Amino acid sequence: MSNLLYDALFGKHRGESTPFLHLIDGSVITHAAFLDRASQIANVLAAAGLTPGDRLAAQVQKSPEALMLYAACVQAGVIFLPLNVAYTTSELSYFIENSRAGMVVCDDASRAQLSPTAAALGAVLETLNADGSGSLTDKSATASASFEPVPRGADDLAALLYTSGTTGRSKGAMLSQRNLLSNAITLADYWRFSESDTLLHPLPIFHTHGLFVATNVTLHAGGSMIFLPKFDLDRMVEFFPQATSLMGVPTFYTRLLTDPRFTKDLVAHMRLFVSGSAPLLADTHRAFEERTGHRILERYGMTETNMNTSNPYDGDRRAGTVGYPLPGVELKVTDPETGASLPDGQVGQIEVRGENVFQGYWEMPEKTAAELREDGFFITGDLGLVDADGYVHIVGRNKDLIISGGYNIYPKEIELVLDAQPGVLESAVVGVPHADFGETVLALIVPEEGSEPDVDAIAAEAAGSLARFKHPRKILVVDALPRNTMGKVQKNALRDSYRDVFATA
Ligand code: MCA
Ligand code: AMP
Repeated sequence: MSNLLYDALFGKHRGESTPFLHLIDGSVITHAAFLDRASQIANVLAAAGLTPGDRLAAQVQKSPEALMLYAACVQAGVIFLPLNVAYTTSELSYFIENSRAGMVVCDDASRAQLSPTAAALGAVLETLNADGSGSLTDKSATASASFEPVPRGADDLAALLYTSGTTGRSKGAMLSQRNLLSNAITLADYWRFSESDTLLHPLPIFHTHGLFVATNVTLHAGGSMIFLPKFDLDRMVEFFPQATSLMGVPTFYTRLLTDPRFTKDLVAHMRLFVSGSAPLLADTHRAFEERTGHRILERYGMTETNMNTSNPYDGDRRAGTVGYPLPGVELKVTDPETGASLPDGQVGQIEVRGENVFQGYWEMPEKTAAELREDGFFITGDLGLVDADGYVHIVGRNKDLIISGGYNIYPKEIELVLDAQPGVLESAVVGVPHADFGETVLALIVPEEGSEPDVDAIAAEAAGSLARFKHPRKILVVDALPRNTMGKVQKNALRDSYRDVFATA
């Protein structure tokens, strides 16, 4: 048996002297060099006792070595669990414990804080820093550059990506080799990626967008990536002339439009701009076309499903829509109460089925059963419709979720922290419009009778346990929260009342 994902994405490039990663210092890592170094890391994983199906949790800065670690896991049959670099130690401990990771990789600065968690699980702790140094690199430097890929089939898990839940507990989405590979093949073809493509890559590599969509598509097509450490306008302007394509979240596009250096001439060499992870405003779509002559191609996906829909490459890329279901993806709009399919034009919950749809939530059968139907349809929690021309429109969410700059934030997680603070009777967290991040976090707290909560102290407390991107950008004290007759807090009413709080932000 072969290793399906490794062979299709990585193995086929073995020995190729063509560029894979262009780095900001001007150096290039070829496919051959990348794979040799990944194999050295795979040898370190195996020597540490990791066996196929074990989990490796990595909270590491974006670097070529971090991507090699992903390749090494695929090659060794180890389930890769990438984690947002913004997560605090208390957030991380949950993921490491819940997945029972066999190895934890973090940077040297986090080592001391994560040691107890790793030790309690018997997990091996290695380090990998932003500059590529660390114990993992030291050990791999002397390891063999040959490693026989561990046999893995279509249904074997390749990755475990945690997505927060409406109850405040994160769920590990189990992604199989087939899930990842089928989507990479579909997207590379749909978006016409080839070995002549150079993808400008400023996305983080701990989420589906930067890790699977960007990297797997490029690998499948045999192209290369300009690997930026993060989104940075100066770097974007510097590297656009060498790139052919970009994948980004809407914040990338609104930020680019604020920069006078971002001109039609600068992107004359580009063939494709893709947007996703959050809604792209129709205004941004139009302003972008006016500035560059390019129509951004918007697509729609989820951690649990990879990509579901996309605007067409050749046809009309319609602003405010996410295009058609991708080949191999079935999409229907259903009544949230009954689950019955709704006719085109009617708003309901979006459900999808296909080889892209995940295998369920890690050790959470009830949550899996609640969202993944027995017939294979996954209930996305997004509300939308299919128009007369077959284009899918996302009009809202049936889940309490904020998307800030492409990062998902579940209000419940923040409310649990706020509710526990002295003088707080209850709280409600909502997403409100924000010019840069699309949406941002607003917290409303109701004081206990007779007390005056210390808002600064509460903000500091939240800052200690939650990643920076989840911090409320404003905390307001209110007398009461609006409730419906069932006693449920009316978040829509709050979003309406406070929609202009960051109007000038
Ligand atoms: C950084 N900060 C944020 C965010 N990012 N706060 C809220 N929301 C964010 N997204 C904090 C920083 O820590 C900093 O805090 C302050 O905000 C401003 O920093 P800034 O330098 O402007 O931030 P940045 O480093 O430029 O980051 C903004 C960003 C970044 C470039 C938009 O968040 C980003 O790369 N987002 C992409 C997320 C992504 O890849 N999503 C895909 C998920 P302070 O003020 O304290 O310094 S996968 C997915 O959703 C599905 C599958 C899909 O469809 O793709
Ligand atoms: P995540 O759980 O991080 O994978 O985020 C998935 C969610 O992002 C989806 O359920 C949607 O709510 C949202 N999303 C992704 N792409 C788009 C898009 N193009 N337009 C609107 N929402 C999107």
